[in-house]
Amino acid sequence: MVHRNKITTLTEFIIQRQTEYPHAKGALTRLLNDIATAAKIVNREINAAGLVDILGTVGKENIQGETQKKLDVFANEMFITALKGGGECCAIVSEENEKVISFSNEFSELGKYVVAMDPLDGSSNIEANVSIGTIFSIYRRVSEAGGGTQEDLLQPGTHLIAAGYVIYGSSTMLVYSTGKGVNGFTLDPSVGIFCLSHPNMCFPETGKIYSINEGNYIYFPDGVKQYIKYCQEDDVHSHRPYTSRYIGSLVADFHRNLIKGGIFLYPGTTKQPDGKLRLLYECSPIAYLAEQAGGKASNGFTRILDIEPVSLHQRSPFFVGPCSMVETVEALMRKYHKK
Ligand code: AHM
Ligand code: MG
Repeated sequence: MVHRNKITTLTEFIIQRQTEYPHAKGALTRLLNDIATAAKIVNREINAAGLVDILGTVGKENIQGETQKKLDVFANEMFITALKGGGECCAIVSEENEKVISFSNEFSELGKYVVAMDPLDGSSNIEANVSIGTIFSIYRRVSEAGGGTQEDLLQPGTHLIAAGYVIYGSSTMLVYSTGKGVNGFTLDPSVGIFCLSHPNMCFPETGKIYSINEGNYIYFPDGVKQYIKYCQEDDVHSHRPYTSRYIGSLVADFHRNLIKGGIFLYPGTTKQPDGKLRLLYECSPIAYLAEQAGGKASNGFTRILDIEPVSLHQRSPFFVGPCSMVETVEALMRKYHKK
C-alpha cells in the first residue's frame, strides 16, 4: 500500500493559524490569500514571459530612476488590484510608486492593514530567466479611519504583523511569517495551489556562504572589506574559506542562504552611504523573516527592525543571516567605524 503524507495547502494552513487567535475575524487570513492569488497570476505571467512579447522595458523610469520592466508594471498593478479588491488593506507603498496608494473607496476604507511591497524584486534579472521575487510587509494601520496614510506605513519593523516573499524560481514558493516561525509553500502549477513544503524554516546555526556584490569592493567600508578577508581566510574549524554566491536578486540570495546557511551583505558605500536596498519593503520584511528563522539582520550597528523609518523609500545598509555570521560583521563594523 502506498502511504502518502497529508498535503496541507496554504489556505488550510493560514486558517489553522487563525484559530490560535480566538478574537481574530479572518481579515489577515483574507489579506494573505489576496497576496497569494496575485502571486499566482504574476507567476503565470512570468512563466509566459519568454513566449509573449512582455519582456523588455516599458520605457518609463520608476521613482528610483531605474528603468521599469513590463513585468514590474504588471506585477505592481496585479498586487494593487488584489489588495484593493480584497478590502482588508487601506493603503500600499510600492517600490514602483512615489506616494502612498490610499484606498478610500467605500469598500476598502474599512481595511485595518497596510502593505509595503516590492512587487518584482531583482527585475534586472528578468531577461536572463534568473529567479526574481515579490516581497511584502503587513502592518496594522495607526490612523483611525478613511484611506490609509503615510503615517500608517512609516512604522518600524518591530510593529510588523506579517511579512513574506514569493520566489519565482525553478519552482515558485511563498514563504511567510506571522510571528510564529517561518513556513514555506511550493506552488503545484498543475492545480494552482501552494502546498506546505518547508515547515518551520530555520537558519543553520552558522553557514559557509557569503553573498555580496564584490564588484563594488573599492567603495565598501573597511569593516566590510575586513569581513570579506575573514570569509576568504583558511580556517578548518569555522569551515573557511567560505563559498561566494551572489545572484543579484535579494529574494533568491536570501532564500538560498536561509536553506543552506549563509550571510547576505549589501553595505553602504562611498557612493551610496545608505546602500541600495529599501528599508520598508526589502530590508524590514526580510529581517523579520530572518529573526523568525533564528537569524539576525542589522545595518552594521543597529537591528533593522528597530530603525524608525522617516521616508517611504529610504535605503539602509543590510546584513542578514545566521546570528554568528552577522555578529562577526557587526564586530568589524564597530571596530573600524565609530558610531
Ligand atoms: P530592484 O528592486 O531594483 O530589483 O533592486 C534590488 C535588487 C536586489 O534584489 C538585489 O539584492 C540587489 O538589487 C542587487 O544589486 P546589485 O546589482 O547592485 O548587486
Ligand atoms: Mg527591489
